[in-house]
Amino acid sequence: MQVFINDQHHLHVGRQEMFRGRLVDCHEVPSRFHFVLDSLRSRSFCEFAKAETLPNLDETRGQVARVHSAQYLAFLEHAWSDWVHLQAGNEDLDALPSVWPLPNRFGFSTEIPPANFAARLGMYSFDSGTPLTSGSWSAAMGGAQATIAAARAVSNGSRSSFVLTRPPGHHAGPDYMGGYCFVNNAAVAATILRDRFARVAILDIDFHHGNGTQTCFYDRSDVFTISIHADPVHSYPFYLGHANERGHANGLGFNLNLPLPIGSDYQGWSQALETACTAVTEFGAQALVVPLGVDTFEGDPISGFRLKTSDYKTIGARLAQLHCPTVFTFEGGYAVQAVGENVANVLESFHHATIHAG
Ligand code: SP5
Ligand code: ZN
Repeated sequence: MQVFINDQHHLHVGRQEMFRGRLVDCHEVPSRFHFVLDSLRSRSFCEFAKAETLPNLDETRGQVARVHSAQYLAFLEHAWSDWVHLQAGNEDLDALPSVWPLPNRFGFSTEIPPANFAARLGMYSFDSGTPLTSGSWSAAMGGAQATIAAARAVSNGSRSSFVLTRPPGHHAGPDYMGGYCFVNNAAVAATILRDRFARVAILDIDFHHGNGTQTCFYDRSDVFTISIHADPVHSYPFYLGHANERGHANGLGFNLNLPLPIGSDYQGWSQALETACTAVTEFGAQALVVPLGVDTFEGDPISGFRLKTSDYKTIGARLAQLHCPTVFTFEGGYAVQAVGENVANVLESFHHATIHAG
């Protein structure tokens, strides 16, 4: 399996995130990347792509603009410098939103765009748990570069690729950040695969609903979005991810949410995986993107499923049976000591199942 690395990931280091009235240490830390890299290096199934295969920044910007709005990308690119200019001392603090224009309800409007940066930050964020730092833009663009190269490799005939990156992406929507995410790498990958394949499926197996990805493709029938996740009645991101969200207009029937109760173990989770896999096959997917979060692990500090390290091997083997060229993007997983082994188990068993199938 070809692995594409974001070597800019270290530029994004959040200090604290807001959680129920407290600033707490960030869960989405740089060591997550290193644990995965070490695990992959210790096994022999990975081929690490050379940096020369990555697209340049102009090209990257163009691809990212197929998923995210121009206004949002301009906001993100200049956010750190705007934050620093907002108030003396801000260079030593992460930017976190503290005010939001609620949608449509109370007459709040952004028709006259606010000049104040705190007001603008709230326009483009949906939570206060996603610190924006000096290097967030660069790290997110580095992730997009790796994603584009990984999707192109699969478009050009590779059986599979893995994007080893952070920050993650699946919560980021067309014009908002949140859930530790800024640029939706899975959506960028699917968009590139669509240039080659008529029908692309996205099967999100992170603990949290892939709200950003769902929203990117909600009215489209050519990209089928599926997410297996904790029921949003109890779990983040709360306001999206219910089973009755099935798509809109042309996209009706092309979004599938499979919410599960907190406490689900592999027995319950794997039933949802079967439902998802059947749907991918019935759709006739010609290529697949798997937003791969391992925060479904029993030891995850912020989640609530009970998957075991060995279960991740079963998942990889099952995904291989879909017989689709596949791009994996690294999403959540916060039990840092276990993240590497869990990710490597999915990818290695996928890889072995595909080579044995010929
Ligand atoms: C990509 C991804 O997995 N994003 C997840 C974002 C979750 N944000 C809310 C986290 C709430 C953390 N709660 C800590 C509780 C400790 N008991
Ligand atoms: Zn997650």
